[in-house]
Formats: sequence, C-alpha cells, structure tokens
Amino acid sequence: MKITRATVNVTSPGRNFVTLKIETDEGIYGLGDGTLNGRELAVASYLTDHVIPCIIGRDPFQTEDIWQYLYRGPYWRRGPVTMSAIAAVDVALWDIKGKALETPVYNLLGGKSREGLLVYCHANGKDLDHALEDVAHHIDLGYKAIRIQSGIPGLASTYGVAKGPGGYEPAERGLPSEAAWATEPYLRYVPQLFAKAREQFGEEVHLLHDCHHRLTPIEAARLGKELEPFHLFWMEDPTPAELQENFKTIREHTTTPIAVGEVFNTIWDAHDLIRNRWIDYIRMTTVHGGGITHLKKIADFASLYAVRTGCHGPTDVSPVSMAAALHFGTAVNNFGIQEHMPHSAETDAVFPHHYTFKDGFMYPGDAPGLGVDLDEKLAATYPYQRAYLPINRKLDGTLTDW
Ligand code: GCO
Ligand code: MG
Repeated sequence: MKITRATVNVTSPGRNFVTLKIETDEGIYGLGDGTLNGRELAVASYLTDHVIPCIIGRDPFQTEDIWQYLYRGPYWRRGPVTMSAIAAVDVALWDIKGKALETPVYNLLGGKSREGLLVYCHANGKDLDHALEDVAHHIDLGYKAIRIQSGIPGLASTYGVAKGPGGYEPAERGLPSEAAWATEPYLRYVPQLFAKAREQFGEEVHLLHDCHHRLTPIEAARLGKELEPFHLFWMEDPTPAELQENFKTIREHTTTPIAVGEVFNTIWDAHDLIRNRWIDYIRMTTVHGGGITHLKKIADFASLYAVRTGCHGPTDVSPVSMAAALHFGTAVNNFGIQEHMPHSAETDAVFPHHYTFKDGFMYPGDAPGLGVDLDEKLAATYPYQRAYLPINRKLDGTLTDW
C-alpha cells in the first residue's frame, strides 16, 4: 500500500479544528487531528508546506519509521507545532492500518485491557453554590468522576467557569481577552468548595480540580495539603512545569495526587517527573503528544513508575483525537482516567463517530480503524475564524500564567 495524497482541512463548527486526511492507492484513507488551540494555521502550514511532500509514496504501515523520519529527519525537534503535525500523520496512519486490517486500533496496541474507560466531566459555576448545583446535574447524567471549578469572590472571571449559560469553551474569537487573577482569595476558597462538595455528595464520587498552572510550587503544596481531607482524585497543573523539579516541592508536602502534562509534547517534558515519581498521572493526549506511536512509549515508560494516564480531552481537540485517546486507553494497562468534555452538536455532525458514553464510562466502538469520519461538505460550511485563549494578569497588571 502507498500514500497517494494528503490534504489538510481547517474547519470551525463553533471552534477551529485542523484535520489531516491521508489517502492511499487502495482507496483506504485515514484521519489525524492537528488542532493546536489558538495556533491552528501554523500546524496546517507545517503539514502542507513541509510534511505532506515527504510522505507521498511511503508505505502507511510504517508508523515507526515515518515517525522517526518526521521527528529526527528535519533536525529541529520537539515543540507543539512540530509535534501536533507529526501526531496528525501518525494517528492517520494508525487509522489506515486498522481499516486495512479490518480491526479497531486498540487491537493493534495490545487489545482490550478493559471494556470501558472511566471519564471525568467538568462542573463549574460562578460561585460555590452554583458549582455544586452543576455537580449534582452531572451526577444525574451518570458521571462517576467530576472536575469542579468555581468563580472566586472578588475576581471577575476565572479559569474553567463559563461566562454565560452553556459549557465552558476555552478560546474566543477576536484578539485575546484579559482576565484578572489573585492567588490568595483562590487559595482560601477552593478548600471550602471541596469541603462542601464532600459534605453534599459523599465519598463515592471522584472529585478533581485544575489549578491551570497558576500557583507557585509552595502555594500548590499548601493547597494540596489543605485538600487532603477531601480525597481528590487529582490536583491538576498545580504549577507550570517547564522546570520539572518544581514538582518535588509539591510532592514532599502533600499526598493529594498530582496530574500534569496537557501542554507537554514529548517524553522529554516529563521524564524527570515520571522517574522521580513526582506525579501520579500524565495528561498528554495523542495530538499534542506526538501521536499514538509516541504516547504508547510514554505510557509504557510511566507504567514502570506506577504513573497512570489521564489524557487531556477538552473540546479544543477534535473527535479524531477523542477516538484515538479511547483506543489508546482501552489498550494500555496503566490507564487512569479520560477527560470528557462533550463536543457541540455542530462539531459532532462534522465528525461522525462510533464512540459512546454511558453511565460514567466511554467506549471506542468496534469499527475498523478509529471509527471517526470527517464530513467535508459540512466542514466547508464552517470557515476558519481566528481565535485565541485569554491571557491573565495579576491585579497590579503583571502578566501571569493563564
Ligand atoms: C483541561 C484544560 C483545558 C485547556 C485548553 C487550552 O484540563 O481540559 O486545562 O481546558 O485550558 O485545552 O486549549
Ligand atoms: Mg487542564
């Protein structure tokens, strides 16, 4: 089999998605997601201008060699744009392989290690009471694991909290909006939120929280310590992770489990975190983690250190990535949990798929390949619209992590 053609589709059914379609001389095609929120066209150009010409004529079954060719070949390594482009190719090739062999991708990765994947959803509200109302709503929908984010008294907006009715969508059309941030009120409020959540919903439901890189290591240590009585499933992105050893400080102070990695793009962002056991969950997903080929190696490395997976799954990665994560999570032994932020009806219509949600678990389906498609006609009705993530400033105007 040979790759004969590859095209990049950029569509915006509510938000922007970059999809690579690789076609072969046997009529089989595969899809890969290359969406990088707020920097979509950079990946599209990387694919169209630099990658696609190099893969035409290659054997799509050679996922390992093609990955190495795209990673080592250009000399310049790593980075979110490069790795999202490599991931788009890699995932599309696994899709082709599955379709050609007439089997779901999880069978090519080791087969089923479990039937369904425990997922967590997002509950949020403008304050503690509204956030808890949303938790109750998600328990009614069947979720067994719930991430809770709440507005903080005195702050006009905060990460993870929807501005109006409807879910929280990280990306806004137009130029980046600005939010104001203060750590102290946040640190005082969050333990109260989880105390109330445990009081109201008991111990059975798994509770999670995302700090979204906003704390210093010692502030994160304090929060982790104060959250210990409420037995969180995890505290996510407590501090930025460019310096991996910052997590040592947090780890030495608290038994609250730690998750990190949604912005990582290779194992070299996480190898110290994993081998020192400074974290419990690694959050990379296929699109930003170099595809199925690289993510499988990361999971196998992590399994040596009892670190489990917790793939990123926001609405800014496409249903192609959600399908890839579900096949991957079905197969690896050290699966931990999968994030589930349901896509809009418009997005689901552009990407018809076989995966399903039921009673707190997701299932990849048993269609050959990834079991997800792209309706190109419908996609063409949603042209790209420039959008950015917000930026964050402290109350005195200092730019800080969003
Ligand atoms: C999460 C994330 C997202 C990110 C978004 C940025 O845990 O799901 O933190 O909400 O903010 O993916 O593009
Ligand atoms: Mg996050």
